[in-house]
Amino acid sequence: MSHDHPHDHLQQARPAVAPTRDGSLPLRVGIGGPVGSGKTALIAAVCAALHRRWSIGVITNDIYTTEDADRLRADAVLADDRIVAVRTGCCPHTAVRDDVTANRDAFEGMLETHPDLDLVLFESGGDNLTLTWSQALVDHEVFVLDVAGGDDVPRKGGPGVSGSDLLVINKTDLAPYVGADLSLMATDAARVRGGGDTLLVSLVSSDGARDVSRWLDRRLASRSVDRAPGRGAATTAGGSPPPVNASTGDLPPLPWAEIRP
Ligand SMILES: Nc1nc2c(ncn2[C@@H]2O[C@H](COP(=O)(O)OP(=O)(O)O)[C@@H](O)[C@H]2O)c(=O)[nH]1
Ligand SMILES: [Mg+2]
Repeated sequence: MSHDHPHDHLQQARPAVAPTRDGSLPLRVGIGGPVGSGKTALIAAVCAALHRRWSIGVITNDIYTTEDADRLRADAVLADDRIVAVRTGCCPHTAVRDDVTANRDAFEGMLETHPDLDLVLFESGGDNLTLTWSQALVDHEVFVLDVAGGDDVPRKGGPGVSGSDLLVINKTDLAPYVGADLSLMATDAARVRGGGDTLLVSLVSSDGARDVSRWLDRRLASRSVDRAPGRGAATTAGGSPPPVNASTGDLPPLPWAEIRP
């Protein structure tokens, strides 16, 4: 897909790291990747898996519509006021990297309503492989590819594929139908990412987001011990901290929600 601006993203200096990265605010995670790769489906599944353990908010970026947020609300993955849509009105890359004001405003507004937030997921539908995030906006970047996009995509690299904190290769269920070689995708991903975390998933299965949820849960659990009293420590419905296996950091069994077709 074409843009009407020069592609000089990689040359631009990243903004200074914001002082919010000290653990006193919610963990902020950007979910990026090509349109249709399954970002909204992943967010819905992760919220369904983790919302009883952690206080979660979602901020979606669409160019002209609020469709992603509307879908998450329709799926009732979180209370409506925990899902906020930013209408970027421009290339989505810009709103999460170059001028993050609208996203920061949405984040701060949500934090006023829900001061106990542990995790805020930002979705941005980059229309190609070049999406990156401002470090002033997010602490971690997750990049979502799908196998139907071609099993050569991991090999081609790009900042999202090679530099994200977690690469999710989604829709493994479609591999037989599109002739995608999953082991090739995994091997290429490991090579271009220098061993960085990669997970192959299929969100049509009821526990398809389990590994991604564990990945996030481990980061949340390790932060919560450092956070100020009165906020940040995740609570269950009963108000006590959730049990996490101290030696492995593993989640206890969770009710994994089905993704709606
Ligand atoms: N077969 C299959 N379809 C999926 C999977 N994950 C998502 N989808 C579907 O792919 C389409 C695009 O997903 P969506 O989450 O909207 O993608 P986004 O544009 O990246 O947010 C939707 O119709 C989803 O139901 C998966 O693992 N397998
Ligand atoms: Mg989406």
